[in-house]
Amino acid sequence: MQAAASTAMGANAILSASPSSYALLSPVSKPVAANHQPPALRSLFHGVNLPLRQSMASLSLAAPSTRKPLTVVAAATKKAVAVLKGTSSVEGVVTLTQEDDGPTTVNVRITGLTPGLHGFHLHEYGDTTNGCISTGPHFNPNGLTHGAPEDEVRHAGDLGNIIANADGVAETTIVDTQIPLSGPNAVVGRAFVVHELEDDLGKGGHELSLSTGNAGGRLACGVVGLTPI
Ligand SMILES: [Cu+2]
Ligand SMILES: [Zn+2]
Repeated sequence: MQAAASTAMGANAILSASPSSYALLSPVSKPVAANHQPPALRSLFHGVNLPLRQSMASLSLAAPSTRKPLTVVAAATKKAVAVLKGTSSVEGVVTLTQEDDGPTTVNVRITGLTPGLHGFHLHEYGDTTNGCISTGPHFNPNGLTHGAPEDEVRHAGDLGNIIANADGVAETTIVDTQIPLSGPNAVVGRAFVVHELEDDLGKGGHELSLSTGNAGGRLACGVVGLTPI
């Protein structure tokens, strides 16, 4: 009883000392006569006091259980892989690594290419039932036009070109912020495609420049899947 009384007194002291409480209360009490003010204040205080104590007790119990999973998510490293195959001798392996919510690092090694530039994209679907054609268009969650990886206006899946050497081997590392491994725009379950021709990065003036970069046929593709870290 004593503790409750002193808590009430403490709360009352805070309430009367707080300028914001007065600011909230005074417009309400202004039209009323001055001698009506004390009852208005008292009834408001009693109404708030009891439910507040109950909700504070349940909040302090809930806090530790919600904190733990957040810590686990914040420390996550995610890793994925795609094995690229097609109807020709072109094949390769692409690995993706992402720390927390940082950029995704993409390691690419593709063999069997003609020397030179080849368009390299992340396409929307991880569906290869009809070969690489069923992976659909470039992954484009923001509804933009085709561009270069460094452009502001681009498909999320626009990773530019990879360059094959004289032996037909393309080896490169790409770091990109638009192809995360988790969250609403996660690319797990979508597919990488390597193309026959150079991607003009949307600037070639061809009718396909702003949708595919006019990169020609799809030589090989592979679905992105999670892999052990
Ligand atoms: Cu493509
Ligand atoms: Zn594109």
